[in-house]
Amino acid sequence: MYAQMVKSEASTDDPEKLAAFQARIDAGEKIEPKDWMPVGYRKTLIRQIGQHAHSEIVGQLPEGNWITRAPTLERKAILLAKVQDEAGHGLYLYCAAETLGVSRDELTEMLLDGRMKYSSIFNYPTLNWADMGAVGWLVDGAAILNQVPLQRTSFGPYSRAMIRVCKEESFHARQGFDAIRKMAEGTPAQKKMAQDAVNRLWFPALMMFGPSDADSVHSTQSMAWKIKMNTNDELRQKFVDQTVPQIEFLKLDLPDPGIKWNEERGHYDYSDPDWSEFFDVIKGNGPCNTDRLAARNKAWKDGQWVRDGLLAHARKKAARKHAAE
Ligand code: BYC
Repeated sequence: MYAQMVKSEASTDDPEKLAAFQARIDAGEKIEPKDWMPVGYRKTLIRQIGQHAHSEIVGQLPEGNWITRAPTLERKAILLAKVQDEAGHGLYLYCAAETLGVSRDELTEMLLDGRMKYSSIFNYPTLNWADMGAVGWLVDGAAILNQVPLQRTSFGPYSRAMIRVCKEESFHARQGFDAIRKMAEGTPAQKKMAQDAVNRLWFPALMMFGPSDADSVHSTQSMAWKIKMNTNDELRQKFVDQTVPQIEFLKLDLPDPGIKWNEERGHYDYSDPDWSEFFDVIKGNGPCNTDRLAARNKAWKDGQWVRDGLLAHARKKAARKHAAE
């Protein structure tokens, strides 16, 4: 259906319509699902919103793994609420993508057979409780920096979904910082765990913003269409500038010897992540890619009877209504 839809619309991309569309974007208007839009705009949104939705759903796995091992009842309740929020984010985003003419089933199938990506960060393992703090603080912290500008993105349903998502992400980042602070101020062994978590997750967190601007394939067009509001490097720099003082506040060592305040630029300098590792991870070769996709495949297969049951119920209801008419 998605492929057919894109094909059937290809002929409508005439220059006049394109110019009028761009003028609406430039004037800051929101584009709504029934409005005319270029084929590329629709495809880019389906790709980005779909990948964003998949990231929220796959993102439950590394944290869900720690719900039964949380150190206190309070931490367990907080983590449970956070993981449930991520499921909700996935659902708002799938709904936003569905308004573009692609079904949730199609999106899921594209994730499961490797045609669609999800955020690279979730292909790294969470090894101990300090990782739960570091994920909330660094990963959700990075997600917020990316998502706050997306509240102003040009596609109405995406921008509206982002408003609620951002409110919840703020709680996620704060609970993460609180958990890592407790570890950093704890026993020497706890402090060591906090340091180890920051050291391991720092570069994967930087990679969340995507490749450097020079290697970003989609940024120029996506920014012209206001699907993206900032470049990858702009947001990465913002993350570094925001996070370094927090690491110092926690009295932890900086995870990168290249971090240094640059008076002239008014920003912190930092080392690039290993981009060959990033490209390898998004190709499917990260430490946890196989496990994550196996878990999603199992959930999809195990849920088949629920989908079948719901469909049979809907069909029966429709048949009864038809017979009564
Ligand atoms: N991981 O041209 P570029 C979260 C791909 S999680 C994997 O710069 P674009 C959360 C990119 O797709 C955060 N792939 O791409 C959940 C493209 O490949 P394709 C999720 C990546 O799209 C639970 C290629 O690299 N947030 O919120 O302009 C718990 C070239 O890149 C990544 C979003 O998805 C990556 N990190 O920019 C806690 C936000 N980076 O598709 C937190 C919305 C790049 O051509 N998305 N690629 O095969 C975006 O803002 C943009 O899509 C990105 C990438 C900045 C991520």
